[in-house]
Amino acid sequence: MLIRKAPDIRPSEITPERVFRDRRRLLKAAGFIGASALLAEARAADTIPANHRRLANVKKVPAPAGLTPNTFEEVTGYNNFYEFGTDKSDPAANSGKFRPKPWKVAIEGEAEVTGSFDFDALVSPHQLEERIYRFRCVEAWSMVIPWVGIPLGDVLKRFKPSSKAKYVAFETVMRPEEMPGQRYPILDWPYVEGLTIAEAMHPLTLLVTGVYGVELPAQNGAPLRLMVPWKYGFKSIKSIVRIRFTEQQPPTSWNLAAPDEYGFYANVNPKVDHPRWSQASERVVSSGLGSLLASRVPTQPFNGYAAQVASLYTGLDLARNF
Ligand SMILES: Nc1nc2c(c(=O)[nH]1)N[C@H]1C(S)=C(S)[C@@H](COP(=O)(O)O)O[C@H]1N2
Ligand SMILES: [Mo]
Repeated sequence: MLIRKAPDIRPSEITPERVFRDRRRLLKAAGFIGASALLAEARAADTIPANHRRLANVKKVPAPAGLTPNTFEEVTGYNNFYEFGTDKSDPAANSGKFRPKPWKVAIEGEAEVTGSFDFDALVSPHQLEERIYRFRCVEAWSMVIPWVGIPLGDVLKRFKPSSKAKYVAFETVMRPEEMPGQRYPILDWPYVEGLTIAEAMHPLTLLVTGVYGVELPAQNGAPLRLMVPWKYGFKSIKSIVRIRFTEQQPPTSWNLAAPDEYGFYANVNPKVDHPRWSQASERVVSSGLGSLLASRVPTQPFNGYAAQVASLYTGLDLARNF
């Protein structure tokens, strides 16, 4: 039964923000709100080091109720970017030499407009938006992250893809001098990923240039990366230098490395386990004091974005097309 009973509907879904906050203050005073929720709010507000450049003129898109961002420290200090090493602390530790400017992106393939474009030429015609997304790694941990970017589709439309453009392929920069992980055959470099054209054009799919209101740090994929919130994290390719419209499904790095474990679609699916672990639940990443209260929560189909994206896959067997 999928009908929600009244107690399942969060008060924040039906109450205006200010009223909701005032009510929370009263509940807090009365001891009704647990320490974990209060801690999470305090942690999310922690300060961002001054060496990060603020992005101007960012439109804030209100987040759905119940999404409390992880801290800047967690978002930038615990992540995967194998070009800088395979430990979760490696991207922050080993990306100091990386230079995200100047930056060019090659646009190729089945489109009317192709060529090499400067970062600014790609980004500056668009309004930057902040969107708070839940983000789920295939390794069964998750975070909530305030991304800054542009819907990818708005950028791609400017190149006028042809009717042969069924997929979009993406490629990460190849710079072993700046990316020490690329000196080892961990993956078949450069990292590549792909989306169907419908996935690439979907309004939830972001071309990300920043996080927490500042320019994207190197370890998070500077200066330009994808964010596809209903797919496992590895689909969201970082430091993109090539975008190609293709007729055939493009190869993807993790599928090439382990085809039984990682498919092309990689939609978050609690019912399809990874061959070596369950995908039914996830660990909510937190650090410091918060880790005492770290929680495991059930994973939601399409990472909670089913209402917006499930229709992209009607008729597709998602157990086979994992
Ligand atoms: N080029 C490149 N992109 C990448 C990766 C990578 O190793 N190289 N790791 C992926 C994986 S597995 C995850 S979970 C996310 C992590 O992104 P985050 O820094 O936003 O947490 O980046 C994805 N994009
Ligand atoms: Mo991941």
